[in-house]
Amino acid sequence: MAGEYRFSFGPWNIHEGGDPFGPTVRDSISFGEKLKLYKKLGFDGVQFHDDDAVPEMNKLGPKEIVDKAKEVRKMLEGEGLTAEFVAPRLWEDPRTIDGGYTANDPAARQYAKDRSRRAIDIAVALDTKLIVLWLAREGTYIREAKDSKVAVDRLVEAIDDMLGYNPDMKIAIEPKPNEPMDQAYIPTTGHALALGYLTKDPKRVGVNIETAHAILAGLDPSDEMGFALAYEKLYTVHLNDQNGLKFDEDKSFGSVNLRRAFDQVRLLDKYDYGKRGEFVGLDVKVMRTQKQDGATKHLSNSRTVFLKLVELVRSLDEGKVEQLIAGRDYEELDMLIMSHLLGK
Ligand code: 3MF
Ligand code: MG
Repeated sequence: MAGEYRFSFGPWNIHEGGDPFGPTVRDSISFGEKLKLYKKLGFDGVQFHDDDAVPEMNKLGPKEIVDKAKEVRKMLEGEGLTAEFVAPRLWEDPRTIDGGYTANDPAARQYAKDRSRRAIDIAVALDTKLIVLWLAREGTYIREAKDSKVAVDRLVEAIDDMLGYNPDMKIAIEPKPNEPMDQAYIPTTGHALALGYLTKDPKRVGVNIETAHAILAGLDPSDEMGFALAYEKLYTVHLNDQNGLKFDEDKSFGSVNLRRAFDQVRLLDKYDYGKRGEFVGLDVKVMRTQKQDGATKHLSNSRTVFLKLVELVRSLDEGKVEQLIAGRDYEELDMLIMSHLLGK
């Protein structure tokens, strides 16, 4: 079963534990050392921010960026790893304080478009055809700061620029309702897919659904995934977990609500997720309290939980489920699922 699914995570998922209220608590691990951990932990795919692959890329010209990215591709090949996607990091530069694509300053918008083209160059060099857009600062703290209709026009313009720049690239928008902004313009799967249909090539615009982001929007992650699957738009996932409406916690998959994780796995497995080349992507953070040595357990544990849930999903008595649905006995169905999760 492990061989049926390929798993991925980003190098940011192994981190030093700094948070907005306190300093780092663990030593840094270099990118090269992180790459060596992937296979050991059971992972085949690497998710990238553009500058995870090419640090300080704003100081380099387009050709130098591509050359550096090609070196990273060699490193990946050396470890037997594949790049899953590249995401332009548009939320740290001083020019994107007011947003990238939706900034009020035209120079800032141009920077965001140029940087996105460089991210596409990196994706080509790393041999992936997937760009992820987490629209971190494309929103407002106060509604009057931007025009929400114009913001959507600008997002379309920016995505069109990327689609035009490379006709092979697909774009997975990663919706999130808030954080860092008070209100994001693309908070849900429905918004992301609708945005895709305003672009010049909707066939190449889909979503990356993150469990925690759906929960933060008050939605059920498996239902969001079902919505995207109905449109054949679930390009990738960021599985994790979230304990209610608070900061984005990126907890280990299934660690808060095992049944909610079961429902996600059940849907993905039922609709052959992964068979079209998709990775089971994680976006998980280890607890700040974790010591240096065990600071990758959140990754291997999330993967293990996913695989155990695949087993559980496949051993569910689907005949019984259908029978209970036909009889509209959802109380008994509820008990069937709970008993199954309890192992009896
Ligand atoms: C933010 C996120 C990010 C994105 C990543 C890729 C740190 O809430 O989930 O992970 O997934 O930047 O775009
Ligand atoms: Mg994410």
